[in-house]
Amino acid sequence: MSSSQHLRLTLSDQFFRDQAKVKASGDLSTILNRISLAGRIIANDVMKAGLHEQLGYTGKVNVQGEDVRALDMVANDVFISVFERVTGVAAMASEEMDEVYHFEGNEAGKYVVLHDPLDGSGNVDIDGSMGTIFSVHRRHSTDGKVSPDDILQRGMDQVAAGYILYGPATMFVYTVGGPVNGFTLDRSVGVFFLTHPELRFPEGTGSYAVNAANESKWIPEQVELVKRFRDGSTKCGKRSARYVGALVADFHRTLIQGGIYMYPGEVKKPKGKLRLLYEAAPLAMVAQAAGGAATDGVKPILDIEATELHQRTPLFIGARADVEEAVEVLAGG
Ligand code: FBP
Repeated sequence: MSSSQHLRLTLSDQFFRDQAKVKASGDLSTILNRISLAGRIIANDVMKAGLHEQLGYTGKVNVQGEDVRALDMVANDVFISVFERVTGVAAMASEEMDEVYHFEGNEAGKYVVLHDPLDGSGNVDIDGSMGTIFSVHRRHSTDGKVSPDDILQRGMDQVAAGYILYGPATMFVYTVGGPVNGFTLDRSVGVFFLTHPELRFPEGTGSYAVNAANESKWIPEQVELVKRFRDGSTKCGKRSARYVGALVADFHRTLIQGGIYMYPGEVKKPKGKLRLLYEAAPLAMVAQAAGGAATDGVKPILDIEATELHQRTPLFIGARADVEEAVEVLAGG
């Protein structure tokens, strides 16, 4: 460990500061600490996947109709195991579980945790970046079992949200509504240290990220929007093109370097691919706290009322001017 890191804030230090700020009970910092533990375990699993024959598929298909990779389930099981004995968490929802998972004995828990345990898992075979996305909500009531409306909450009501990026470095980036802080894992001691305080989107620069192979499926306004980003005829300036194929990695680059990430709807699939509750909404909370914005092309993501656990939404997220231009062009402007 370099001497400067002795002076760096650790993730746990920050959790306690945030907890005081949001006047949360001790439960919130416990939850965030457990998510950090899950991230360290998953980082280890991702790093060794090839050595443990954990690449490839399990032969199962999840509720999304997507082939489940060995590591998706490993990551999901890690989340269940780290929260089993955390009395503050009554239930959990995940991309990899059809139904809400209720923790026996934790019925009085005040919080629920929603997550995509391994976003971008398709990158595991190519040793590409992947991530975990998490969202923490306070329950409407703690009388009895967690009810659907404890889970189907608007993004603006999240208590905390963030992501863990498994790249060359493992990073933990989150907000409890205040600034967005980024922490980097020092594997030698298993501790996340503050390396990116008060992150904010740069304006007027960066890249646009979209899977251009889907162009033939888009509405004309979407084709026009990507054309303007590509030929630099947007009002918000020129952008390069980047696409990692993992939402967390594409979002993180956008947060650091500016620009926009788009996963639009298609003519035949107007809701697009990404899930509202545990992908778009948590990243939208981070984006808003970092001075950016997130929309489904019409409405702010944080305003969308969830009606079902795995509902999908189009997603345009990034620097405010870029997202505002996307809304304008998609409306025919
Ligand atoms: P999951 O991997 O959790 O299903 O997330 C969806 C995702 O992999 C995003 O991470 C990524 O941005 C997007 O799909 C890539 O989709 P496509 O391959 O269609 O461009």
